[in-house]
Parts: sequence; C-alpha cells; structure tokens
Amino acid sequence: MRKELIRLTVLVLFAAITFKGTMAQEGYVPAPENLDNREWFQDAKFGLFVHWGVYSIMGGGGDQGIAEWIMERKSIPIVQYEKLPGFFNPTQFDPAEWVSMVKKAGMKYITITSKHHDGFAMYDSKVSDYNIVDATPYGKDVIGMLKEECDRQGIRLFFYHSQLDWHHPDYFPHGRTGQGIADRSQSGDFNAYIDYMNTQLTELLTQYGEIGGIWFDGMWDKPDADWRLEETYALIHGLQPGALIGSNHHKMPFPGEDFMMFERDLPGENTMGFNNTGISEEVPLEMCETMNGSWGFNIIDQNYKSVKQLIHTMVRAAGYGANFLLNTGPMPNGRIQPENVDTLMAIGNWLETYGGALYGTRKGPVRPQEWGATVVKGNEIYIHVLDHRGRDIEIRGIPSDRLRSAVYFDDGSRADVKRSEEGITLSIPKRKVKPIDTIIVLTLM
Ligand code: H79
Repeated sequence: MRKELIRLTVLVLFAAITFKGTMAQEGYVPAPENLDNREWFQDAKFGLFVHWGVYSIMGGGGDQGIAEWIMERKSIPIVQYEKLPGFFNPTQFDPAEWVSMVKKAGMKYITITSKHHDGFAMYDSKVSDYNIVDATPYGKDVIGMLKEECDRQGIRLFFYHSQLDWHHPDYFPHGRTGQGIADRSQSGDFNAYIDYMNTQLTELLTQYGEIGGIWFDGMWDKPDADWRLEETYALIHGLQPGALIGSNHHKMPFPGEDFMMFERDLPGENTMGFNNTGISEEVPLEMCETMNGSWGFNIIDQNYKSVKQLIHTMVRAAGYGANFLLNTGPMPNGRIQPENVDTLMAIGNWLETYGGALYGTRKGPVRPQEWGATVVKGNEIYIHVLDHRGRDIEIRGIPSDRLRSAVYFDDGSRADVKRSEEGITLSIPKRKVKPIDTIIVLTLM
C-alpha cells in the first residue's frame, strides 16, 4: 500500500514537471503483474492481428495496396465516408468461430482494431456516436462479443488504438497525412482531442474486464505535438497495471511502454524505410506482418505469402526474441477470408508438431543467420535450420564446452554436431532435412 503510494507520488511529481509528449511516463516502474504479463507475452510467441472497420466494406476499392487507408488515399470527404457505417452489417460474424480458429492456429492472443485512423470506434463508445453500436445497422459491440469469447477460450485480447484521427474535429493542427480530405475541420483544440482519446481508452479498459494491452499507432503523424503520453500511459497503467503498452512510433520505447513492435520487418531490418531504430534490450519485442500486402480486407490482393515463408519469418522473429503478430483483414460480412483460414490452419498444424521448439523460448545465443535461427529454453538450445542448401553449418557462439547432447527434435535421433573452437559444426544428411524447418536440440550441462 505504502509502496503504491510512493509510486503514485513519484508518478504525479514526474507528470507535473513533464511538459512534452515524448517525455512519456518518466520514472515508470512496471507493476509485478505487468512483469508477469511480459513473461507470458514472450512465452506466447504467436498472435492474430485483426484489421476490421467500416473501410472493410470498400475492400480497397479495386486498388492493390489500399485498405484501411482508403479514406486518405482516395481523399474521401468525411461527410461521404460517414455513410459507410450505414452499410456495415456483419451478420455472419461468429466470435466463437474466430477464436476457435485462433486456437487451432496455435495463436495465444488477438490484437484487434478498436479504432483505426478513420476514427470509427468498433466498440460501444459513449463519448461519440461514431461507433459500431450507434451508427451501424448491426448495432452490436463486436469487440465486447469477441472479448467474451476470448475469455471463454483462454485467449488474451489486445486493442490496436490509433492516436491519429482523420475524423475528429479537434485533431488539429492536422498532421502529415489526410491533407486531401477536404472537409476536415480548420480549427480545433488538440487537448480536447487527447481528452476524448483518453476517455475512449478508459472505456476500453473498464468495459471489457482484463485486457492484454494497448497497441498504439499513428503518433508519427504529428511527431512534434504534445501527445500527453505521460497522462495516457499513467491512466492505462492506473486502470490495469498488468496491461502492456506498445506504440508503433518507430522510435526506441519511451518510459511507460512495455513492449516494442516492428511493422513488417524483422527487428533490426529496415525494408520498409521507417524501421531504423535499434532493438530494445529492456522490453519484449513483437513483429507484425500481413499475409498478403494489406492489413484491412482488400478484395483483389491475392499476393499471399506461403505457409513456409510465414513460418520462416515467425522462427526468425523468435530468434530475435520477438513475437509474431500475423494479420488478417476480416470481410465486411464478418467472416475471415478463407485463404487466410487455410494458411492459419497449416501453420497451426506445423506448430502442433514443432511448437515445443518455439513457445516459451527466448532469443538464442546466436542472432538469426541466413541458414536459420536459434532459440533457448532452460538448458536447451533449439537450432532451426530453415535454409539448408546441403552444406555443413558453422555456428559460432554456442558454448560447445557445455554441450551434453545433440538430437533431432522430431525423432530424438542423434545429430552430427562437432565441437569447434568457436562453437559447433552441424552436418545434416539429406534424408534428415525437413521441407520447412529442421530442428536440432542441443542440451547443455
Ligand atoms: O494499421 C496498419 C497500418 O494501417 C498502419 N500500421 C499498420 C499496423 C500504418 N500506417 N502507416 N503505415 C502503416 C505506413 C505508412 C507510413 C507513413 Fe510515415 C506515414 C509514411 C509517411 C507517413 C511514418 C512516418 C512512417 C514514415 C514516416
């Protein structure tokens, strides 16, 4: 109690002297349940990202590469975009089916869009009518329904919440995006917007029981604005100390953030152009990825990654110590794209056999290499050989002096591992090579 009081006082003091949004939650000390949840999170390894909103109706409008951004990419005026909720009627939405699918896929959590950049709340919000209950013929709180089902089936639910908002009149001055939306307000009180956002966050943290955390996005739209992060983060941690906060601001984590995410890049890679941070050693990591090229539903995007490709990325991410948050954009009728279901079932099948070499692990002693990745659990190191090419593999940095045994994960037969000065040399005969991932377990003394 006393400790709590001291913590709170420190928080308030820091909040008082904090004047800039980027100061975040200075002096933040994660609560014990938050630290527990960070361990749970890292053990979980695999989650489903869900981008679902009124934009899903448009299906990208026939353009590759457009989905949840259609309002901005096509410069749709607010008054016109506001017609969309009137068409949103996902009568085939079946949360039990979604969550069962998630479980069969071997995923442990779901991160769903409570609000994307278009500003539309996909849950029962009281501070604005611009939400699924008040503005759609469906009229039901899909997030509440999903949460109930998640609780029933033991899946944790996180909320993706956009700080950027192309719809709210107080989101002003405007940021770098949404300039073409003609009827955005030409004045506004940004502080009132932050109040509104914090009220919505309070709703999300009080209406649905215990949640996994909040996945923020969009701060990069106004990098110099005062986002009052210290207040928002303290609010969230005050309401649910265990909730994990992450923000996709493409910077190193700020105080008060509990995990760090990488959008469509492995940690340390920067194919996207905006992933030029380092890799945090302080907080858990997560990488998010699309199955095709779109987050929200796109009706023509058939550019699907193969199951093998996705498993390889998941394993490499684990080699960096990062979770894999794989996205689907449900259709406007409430169903998951069948192609995505097939992919998820195939990954789930693979995990049923090989999940023991992934769940509960941490990054290995050697960072991912061209040939594959390593992860550790207790005194075991799992070597995931993803790209064999019929050659011996030299792995430096394995403590070979402590090596007790080396066996194949699937049948326990001995693996040909030779100690070398700097690590080990691994020889895998052709008949032992698996099409997706050949796993060798090293047990250390
Ligand atoms: O929700 C999904 C996307 O809609 C959202 N994040 C994922 C999880 C997303 N928003 N933007 N992007 C993805 C990529 C866009 C980046 C840009 Fe920028 C925004 C280019 C210019 C402004 C931020 C600032 C990145 C580079 C500079």
